[in-house]
Amino acid sequence: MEILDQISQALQKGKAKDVKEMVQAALDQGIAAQTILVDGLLSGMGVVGVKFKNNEVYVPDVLIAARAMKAGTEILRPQLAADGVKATGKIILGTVKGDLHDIGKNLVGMMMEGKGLEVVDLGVDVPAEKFIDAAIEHNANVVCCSALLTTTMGEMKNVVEVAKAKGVREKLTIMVGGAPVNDAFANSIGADIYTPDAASAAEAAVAKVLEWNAQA
Ligand code: B1M
Repeated sequence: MEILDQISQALQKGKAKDVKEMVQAALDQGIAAQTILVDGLLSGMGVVGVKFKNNEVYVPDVLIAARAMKAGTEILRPQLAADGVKATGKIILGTVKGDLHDIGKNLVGMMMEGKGLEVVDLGVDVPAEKFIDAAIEHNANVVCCSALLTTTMGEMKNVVEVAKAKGVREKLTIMVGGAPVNDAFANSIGADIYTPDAASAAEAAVAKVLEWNAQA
C-alpha cells in the first residue's frame, strides 16, 4: 500500500510531523494498526538500521528517525493490542544497563498496557539490582528486560543472578527480548521466557500474570 511506503520513507528522513499525519491517515483508511507498525514504521527503521551499519547514516540521523518512530507509535498506541485476552497485574520493564535503545521496550510496554497490565517502566540503562528491587517494591511477579546490543545482553544474566541472591527467584517470571536475544540465550542464562516481538511478549506476560494470579 502506497501510504505505508510513504510512512517508511518519511520515517527514514526523520520527518516526525509527516509520520504522525500519515499514520493517522492510514488508520482513517482502515489499515490495521499492526500493519502500519510492521510495514510502515518498522520497515522504515529497518532501512535506517542497515544504512547505520554501513556508515551511510550516522547517530544524529538515527536519532531523528527514532523520534519520528516514537511520534508514529504514539498515534497507534490506543489501537495496538486492544484485542485478545486481558489480565490485571504489574509488570516491571526496562532496557538493561549500558543500553539506551528504548523503542522496542516502549512498544512492549504499550502492548502490555493495551492488555490491561500495569507497566512500571524503569527506562533505559537499568542495573540488574534495580529490576529486582522494583519487583519486590511493587510486588510484581513478571520482570521484562530488553537489550539491543550484543555487549549489553549479558546484563540479563545479572538480573537472574540478583533475583537468586535476593531470594526471590521462585517468585518471578523473568522475560527477555530484543534483537540480539534468542531462545538459546534465554535458556543459557536461566531466564524463563524469550519472545521475539512486542505482541508475543504481551501475550506471554498476560498468560503468566493469569497463572500467578491463580496461585495467589
Ligand atoms: Co543503535 N544499534 N546503537 N541506536 N540502533 C542497533 C541496535 C544496531 C543493530 C545497528 C547496526 O549496527 N545495524 C547496533 C547493534 C550491534 C550489535 O550489538 N549487534 C547498534 C549500535 C552499534 C549502537 C551504538 C553502539 C552506536 C554508536 O554509538 N557507535 C549506540 C549504543 C548506545 C547505547 O545503547 N549505549 C547506538 C545508539 C543508537 C541511537 C541512540 C542512535 C538509537 C536509539 C534511539 C532510541 O532507542 N531511543 C539507535 C537505533 C534507533 C538503532 C536501530 C537503527 C534501530 C533500533 C530500533 O529501535 N528498532 C538498530 C538497528 C536495527 O535494529 N535495525 C540499532 C525498532 C524496534 C521496534 O525494534 O528494539 O529490536 P527492537 O524491538 C523489537 C524486538 O527486538 C522486540 O520487540 C520489538 C518489536 O516488536 N523486543 C522485545 C525488544 N525488547 C523486547 C523485550 C521483550 C520481548 C521483545 O521481552 C522482555
